[in-house]
Parts: sequence; structure tokens; C-alpha cells
Amino acid sequence: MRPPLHPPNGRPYQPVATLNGWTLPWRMRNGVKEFHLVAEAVTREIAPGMKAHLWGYNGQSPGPTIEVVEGDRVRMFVTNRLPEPTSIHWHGQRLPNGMDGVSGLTQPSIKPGQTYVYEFAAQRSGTFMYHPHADDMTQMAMGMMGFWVTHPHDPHVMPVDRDYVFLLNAYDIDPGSYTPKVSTMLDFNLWTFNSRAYPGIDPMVARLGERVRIRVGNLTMTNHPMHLHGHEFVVTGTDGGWIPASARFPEVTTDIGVGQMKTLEFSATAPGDWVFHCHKSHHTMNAMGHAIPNTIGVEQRDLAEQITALVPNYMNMTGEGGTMADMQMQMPLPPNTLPMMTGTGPHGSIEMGGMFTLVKIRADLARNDYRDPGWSKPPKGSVAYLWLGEEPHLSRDRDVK
Ligand SMILES: [Cu+2]
Repeated sequence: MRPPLHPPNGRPYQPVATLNGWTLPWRMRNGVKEFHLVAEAVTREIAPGMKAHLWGYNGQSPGPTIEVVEGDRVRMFVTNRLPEPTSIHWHGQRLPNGMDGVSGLTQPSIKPGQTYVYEFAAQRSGTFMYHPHADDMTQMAMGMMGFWVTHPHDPHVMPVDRDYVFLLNAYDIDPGSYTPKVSTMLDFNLWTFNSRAYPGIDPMVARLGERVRIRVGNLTMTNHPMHLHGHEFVVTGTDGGWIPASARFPEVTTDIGVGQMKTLEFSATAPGDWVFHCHKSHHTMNAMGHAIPNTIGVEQRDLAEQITALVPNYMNMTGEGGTMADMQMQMPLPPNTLPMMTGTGPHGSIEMGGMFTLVKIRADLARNDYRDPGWSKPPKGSVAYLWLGEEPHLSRDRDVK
């Protein structure tokens, strides 16, 4: 993750931090902000140990974040270096119909080698995305998407100290291979933030007491209930605009539907390493074996070896004989494959993958420091501890009269 890009020209604004990503620089020409997006094949590390061959923009999937200010005149040069036609739709923007980027409807598709120009004024502040509207299913399954933030004209409107942005995306990449399957409809096996899976996702850091905003867009094919530990947040905006303060309510989980964006805000009131994740438990795992019989209660150590002989790449769910992490240790993975559940914390295996990261809140963090501060060191006496006395036997079902 690169630190936020402070605007070198144009109207001032408080820049965003793109999770495992960066903001696209621009050129100011006669008062117009000019950007250049290049649609091209890219290699993205999903997490250490696994790379994917994707399509994206300017060397990365998702493409770089675009940041402008309400009222800015924007000119987007879009060059197609893919092997097939494309276009860009500017999701959520008010713009002239002919700039909407729907291939065949509002413009001819951009053929390989061609460059098209989109030009419009950023009319309202808020949270937006961009993605192709040409061969949509293939191009989004390959990772073509990006984030767009239009900052308020007045930088003192709804100020925050940290403003994180990322897209939810999903891939179907067979263990041992590199290229997503593009005809998959629902059964994706890699659930990612900005095309990264835990533990490959950077933490979102904040100084104790800071106001934090997290903007999330969903370009997967299913909904994601996003959950924050230890803090309540309010949803302050959608891709349709800011929500009036009188209509906001506190939550700790908010569902983000397909094609939606939500903006969450909270005050970082408690120091520590707090989880922020999708609450669908199979979305906090990496590529796994589905459609297997229930193995709870079954001795698995021998079973795993026998099934693996019949079904290559089989991975079992937890049964008798150890934790998921133990099981994985016994089964060699094909090359370029992430363990299903992974990540190691200060107390052992976290047993998580996929759409999972940490919000790290520290009292001693500098205001503009975005580096990972390492693991939290909680005060003595504030951590769950091992009980060495007698089991208390306070009450059980059979005791209830
Ligand atoms: Cu999810």
C-alpha cells in the first residue's frame, strides 16, 4: 500500500489510502485533469506463495484509484492493450449519456490497440468505481475494475483522519494454476480485497482517537456482510451519495450487495488489532474442496491420504484429530496454491484467508504513518487466560428444571 497521494495541483483535498494499491497521478492541462488508463494483462500476487494472471489497468488489478474534486473537469485517455475489445463504465457518475461507456450502446467498443477519450465534469462528491461494459463477465472475472473518489469541493466537509478504499473481488483459479476461469457464475474459490487474500492484505492502521472511513465496493457475484470487531460504525454513504446524518444508524455488520458501494465511518476508540472481515465464513478461506461428505467426528488422518489418492487437491474440513492448520501440514499443496486457512498471529495460527484483514489502532502512531506497527501488546490482565482451577460447573441443560 502506498501512502496517500497529496494533490500537487488543483483544489486541495484529504487523499485516500488504497489498500494494497495506489492513486493514479494526473496531468493538469488548461484546467482539465488528464488521466491515462491502460487496459492490459497483469500479474498480481494474491498473497505470498500465489500469483494470478489477470487483466487490469496500468500494471495492476484492480487498476489505480482515481481521485478528483467535485467540479473538476476530467479527461480520461483509455488505451486497450488486451486481446479483445473493451470499454469503461464510470459506475455511479452523473455524466453525458455518450460518456457512460456501454459498448455498442453509447460508443463503439475500444478495439485492441485503440485509445478512446472520455470527458466529463465530476458533478457530485462521493464513492464510485470503474469497470468495463464490454464482455462484462469475462473482463470482471479477470480483474478489470478500479476505485474512484470524488472529494467534496470544500475539504472541511465530513473530515476524517484516515480514508481507506478497496474493492471486493473474487476469482476461480484451480489449485496449481494461474488464470481465472471466466465462465464461473457463483462458485468462486478466492475471495479478495483488491485482488489480495489474507494474509496478503495490508492492515488498516489508525492512531487512537482518529476518525476512520472505509469505503468498500462490491464487484463480485454475491453479497458480503462486512463486520468490524470492537467498534460500532455508521454507514455514511452509498454509491448514490452521502446519507443524511438523521438517517444513519449504528451497526457492526453491514451487507454490501452486488454492484454496491458503502462508506463506513467510526472513531478508533480502542487500541489493539481488530478484525475487519466478510462474515460469510467460506469467504474467509482460500481455494478449498467443496461437495464432500460431512466429516465432523471422523478420524481424518488416514482418510485424508486415501481421498487425496483419488481426488487430487482434496482438502478436508475439520474433523477428529487436530485443527485445520494441523491437517494442512500433512497435505502437500500444488505449486502456486494458497493454504485454505492461514495467517499466523502472536498466539498461533489465525486459520483465516480470503476477505479478512486487521484494523490496527495504536496510541503512539504518527498522524500520517501508514506502516504496519506489528502486533498489539495489550496491557497485562486484559487478555483471555488459561484457567487452572476446578471446572466451575455453574449450570448445564440437565440442571434446568
Ligand atoms: Cu463475503
